[in-house]
Amino acid sequence: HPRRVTRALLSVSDKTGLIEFAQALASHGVELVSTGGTAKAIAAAGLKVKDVSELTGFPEMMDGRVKTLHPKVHGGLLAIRDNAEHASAMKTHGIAPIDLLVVNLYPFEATVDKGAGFEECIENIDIGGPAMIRAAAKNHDDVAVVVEAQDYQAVLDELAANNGATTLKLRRRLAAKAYARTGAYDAAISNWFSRQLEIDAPDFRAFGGRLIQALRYGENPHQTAAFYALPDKRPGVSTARQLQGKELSYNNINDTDAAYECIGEFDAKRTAACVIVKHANPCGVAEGPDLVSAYRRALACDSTSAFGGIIAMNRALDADTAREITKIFTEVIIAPDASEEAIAIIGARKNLRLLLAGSLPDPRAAGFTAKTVAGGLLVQSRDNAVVDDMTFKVVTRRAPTDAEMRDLKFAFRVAKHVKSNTIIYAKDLATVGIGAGQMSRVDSARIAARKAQDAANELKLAEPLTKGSVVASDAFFPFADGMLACIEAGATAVVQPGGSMRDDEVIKAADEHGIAMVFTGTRHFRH
Ligand code: 93A
Repeated sequence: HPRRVTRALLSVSDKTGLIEFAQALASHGVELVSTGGTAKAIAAAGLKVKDVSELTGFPEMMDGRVKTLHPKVHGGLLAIRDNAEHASAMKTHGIAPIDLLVVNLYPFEATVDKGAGFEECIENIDIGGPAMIRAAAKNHDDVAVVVEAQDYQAVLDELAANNGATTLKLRRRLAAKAYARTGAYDAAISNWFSRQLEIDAPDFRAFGGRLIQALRYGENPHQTAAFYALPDKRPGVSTARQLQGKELSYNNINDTDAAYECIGEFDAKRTAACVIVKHANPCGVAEGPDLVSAYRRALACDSTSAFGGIIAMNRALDADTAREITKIFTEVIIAPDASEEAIAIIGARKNLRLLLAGSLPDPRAAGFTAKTVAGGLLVQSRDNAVVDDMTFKVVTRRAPTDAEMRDLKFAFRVAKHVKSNTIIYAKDLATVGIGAGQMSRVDSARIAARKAQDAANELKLAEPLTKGSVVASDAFFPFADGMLACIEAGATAVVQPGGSMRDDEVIKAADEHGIAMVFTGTRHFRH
């Protein structure tokens, strides 16, 4: 049963070893036929190759979904060579035999593993490849089928030993392997697909949402969840490309969003900046001359909370910063881009997710945010008020110095992205104490100051960095007490929206302590 190989069809996604193999086949006088990308690679190596579209008389179409699904291909694979009827059908329809099929499939499993979204996974389901593999394997009496590069050598050995022919023994072994491959491939698809169905989470497709992926669970393991993209594409976690690491969880997505929305406040042309987020709140934000110093300064604010955090950067991740980040445990990094070297460094940390968003979110962009209430949906326009568009009105006898003013603007930028009530202490364009999500503003002021004291102890500083800092409050001080707590912690200048009934009392208290205070007229509640 030796079968001479006169014509081979090669269609491979994984092009490992392809050229050497094609070269060897050509040296045995085998005619090569290939699909687009494979043909291109073979032709580039200077070998003669026929495009499959020339064989079928149809162009590859529908984004490559239809390229080899044609009787000229399947007839050539399935025809029983010594069957008179088959031979006459081949003759009538101008079908040439294909004696060797070399296919490896669209990388479906790898696409799922890298955490790709629903549609990308669907596009990576190979149809033509398995159809050809199954056809060739069925007809193994006449056709040899190779489904992975590892088997190239075995085929070449036989061609060399048998004057350009394969043995039935090898063809049978290859056929068995071929069905094992298509079986495993379909099993991988079916496993993945059934996971996609386990969405008893609310289905937002009806509202124009596109399912990105069914999530393993929601905020807690007993909750179901799914991630949807909305038609108004904005750069961020829903559009970013995940380069590595396991699938993002519900909380990862929420935190990554908080981090990237915050970093959008920092114009990358003006400064490098870094935000570290934990539980949807920044626990360190800093500007810097470069990313690595911005990261170090952001980390110094609260290195305890930063453990297992989400890091956002406003510039392409570079090697220095990547190296620094890998020193502690981090869940996710998101940046507009990353250098090759940085990608390689992060690559050594298999579980660390790296997301590249292409560009930064525009803090002034319109949009909406929504939250649910029992039986209802609360929708509002996005908080797109930006510090650079506000007038900082001095209300105290003393006006802030230039350095204070610079830090006040920085602190108020950050305050927008921290849950209310928030108090932010900042110094030299870095946060030095963040108080978030308290029911009382006084508590936020004290918690932030205490955390600054903790950081000082850890860094062995003589005094906490809140001494000589500035402070931002997301909403007005209803009484002087909250502001006095900030002054007690060492703040010398204050930014707040103003607008309280007791503004006069608060301004008077500031003046008594020689504090400079500015009103923004804009509030940044965030719940
Ligand atoms: O989209 S497909 O299912 N439709 C087809 O007709 C088809 N024929 C071959 N994918 C198809 N293939 C696959 O294309 C092969 O299994 C292989 O993985 C890939 C090779 O494409 P290229 O030669 O363009 O790189």
